[in-house]
Amino acid sequence: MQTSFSSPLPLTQVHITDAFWKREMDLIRNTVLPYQWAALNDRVEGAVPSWWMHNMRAAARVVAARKAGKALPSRQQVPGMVSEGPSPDQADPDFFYGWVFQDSDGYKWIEAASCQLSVLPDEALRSQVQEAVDAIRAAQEEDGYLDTFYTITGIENAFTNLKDHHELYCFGHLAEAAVAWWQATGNDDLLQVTRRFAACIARRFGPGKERGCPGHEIAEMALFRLYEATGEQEWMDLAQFFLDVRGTDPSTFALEENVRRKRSGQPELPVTADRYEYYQAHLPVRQMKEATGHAVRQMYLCSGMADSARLRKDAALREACERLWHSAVAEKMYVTGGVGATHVGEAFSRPWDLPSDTAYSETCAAIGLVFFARRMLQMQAKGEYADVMERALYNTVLSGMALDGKSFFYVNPLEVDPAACEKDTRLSHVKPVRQKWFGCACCPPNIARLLSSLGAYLVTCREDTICFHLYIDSEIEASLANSPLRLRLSANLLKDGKVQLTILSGSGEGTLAFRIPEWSGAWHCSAPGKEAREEEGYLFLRGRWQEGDTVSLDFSMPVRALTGHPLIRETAHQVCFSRGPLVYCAEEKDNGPLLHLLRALPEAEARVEWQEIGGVDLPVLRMDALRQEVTDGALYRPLAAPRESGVTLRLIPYFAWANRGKGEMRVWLYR
Ligand code: FUB
Ligand code: ZN
Repeated sequence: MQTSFSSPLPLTQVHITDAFWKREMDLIRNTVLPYQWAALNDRVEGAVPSWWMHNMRAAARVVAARKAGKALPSRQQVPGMVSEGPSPDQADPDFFYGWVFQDSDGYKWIEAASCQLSVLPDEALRSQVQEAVDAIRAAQEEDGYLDTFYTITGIENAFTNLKDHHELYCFGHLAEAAVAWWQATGNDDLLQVTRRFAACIARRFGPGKERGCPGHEIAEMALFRLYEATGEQEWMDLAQFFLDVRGTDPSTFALEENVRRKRSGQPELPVTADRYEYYQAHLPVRQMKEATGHAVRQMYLCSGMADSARLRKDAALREACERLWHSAVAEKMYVTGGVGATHVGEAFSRPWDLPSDTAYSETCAAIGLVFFARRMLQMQAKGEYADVMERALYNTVLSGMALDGKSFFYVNPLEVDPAACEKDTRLSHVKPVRQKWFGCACCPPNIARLLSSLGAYLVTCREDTICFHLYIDSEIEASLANSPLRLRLSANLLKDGKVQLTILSGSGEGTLAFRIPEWSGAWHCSAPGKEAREEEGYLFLRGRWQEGDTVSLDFSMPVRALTGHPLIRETAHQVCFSRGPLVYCAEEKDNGPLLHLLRALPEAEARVEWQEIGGVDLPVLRMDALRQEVTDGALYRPLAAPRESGVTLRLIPYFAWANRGKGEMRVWLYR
């Protein structure tokens, strides 16, 4: 087992210049962040209110009153799990509105904004973040506790429902935001808030104290991040405590539920952990084998487990990560890199159950898969991890946001018929057009924070090795065995698979490792004078590197006709097309309605052309295909060869669907 692990570079050292990705990042900065700031302040007309600033201000009034020994403002009588509430101008200023985890939306936004600020100063954005941070500081209780839901609806209930009430989830997002804000600006105000909340949590939970763990994971990976950023051991210990308590008997979720049940005279539950599979709390983490339950939670747990395995060199935990990885990506992942097939609980289904039309495939779950993959890559440069990371990123993550950055998908289906979505309640979770905002708005700011931190996913480094995972045009400052190097990574994967690495300045002895993408056919590398070795999907080039050295890689990028594993019922006798990292789909706009009548001819030659979609030039595919004619007659009829006519099949990148109005869409086509 590899003993030294790699780390991503700070965002300040990866300058993304890629034609496609720079546009996405600029879009986040110029459109998405201002839009989301307006949403967090309930200023987007026609959008579901966020209540973020509202709740912070309401909580701040409670905290101020408590400190001053004054009467508390009126509170919501019954704390509801969800309350979209009235329109913001008719809201009671002292009530809590929205989901219990509403605080996290603003924390994600702060993280995204901070990542942007770390690469480009922007006074207006900085002062908005400062306004958000000040609002958070004012909402923090004197003992460090911070969660507007409980501050407003009854602080006496804090930490009594870790299973469903997300305080530790909100804490995790707060910690992620605080580290990003501090790293971007040197301002530690939010970090201080986080330390105080973390200390409040650690006073209550830990070895020899109360047992407990998050119902929705993220605190684990956030605490490891806090530890890595500050070197403060107590946060690593707290993260590890949460991981170790998880799935052990007696179940802390059952125990806390029994307290509530006892109070209301209900019979108590058995306290064994095995019933908490949905929360990934059914087994001790080192024994886990299958990705189960709520998909975002599972991915965030895996990310925390991988952090722990790396930082604490825990072999058993690493093996569990590998088993969960296999289960999630080799048996339960869509071709688009989406995970979590069923809308029932936004969850993983059984292996091979990957329906296209009822798919859930939440944007956040694909983001979680990207987090998990990067962490696995830090332990081992293995092509499969980066392939999946790229698949999720270029397809489901991107699909989560419109090309103009103004609307979002939460659910990312692989087949859509708008008429069915509107009339069939089994499809009520599937939206044929992106939404401006959501009552549960977890995905939009999550996309913003991932894309704003894209630089952390391209490269990881350890002492004498720099590994290139994603080929995204950029300038990179790294070091090889302590010698600084400035590197130019030239690539344009939307166009072709040509990649070039040039040493712009510096010199050093060591290894540069390049991923050999799973999608490439034949490939060729030119790296004069370097010793080459291929292992686990990476090409390792060792030698002395100096200014002017280049590595040229040419990955052929054929259009590939893909089929699903025979055990996936949904993809039987169907084909989908991909090229490079992109999975393609057919839209009604280009192919007419009734896409199920199209018959793809997998052997037909595919032409790559460029088409403007939503203001962006994108590579599209054209190929000959057949379309069955609709003939009148009986619902069922004697089998006969269908009447078919030749058509040109027009496919666009999956992520770009639903940018030209409402219509049918299909990834998998009959063949
Ligand atoms: O529960 C918090 C977030 O809201 C989850 O991550 C999403 O799946 C959505 O349920
Ligand atoms: Zn989400």
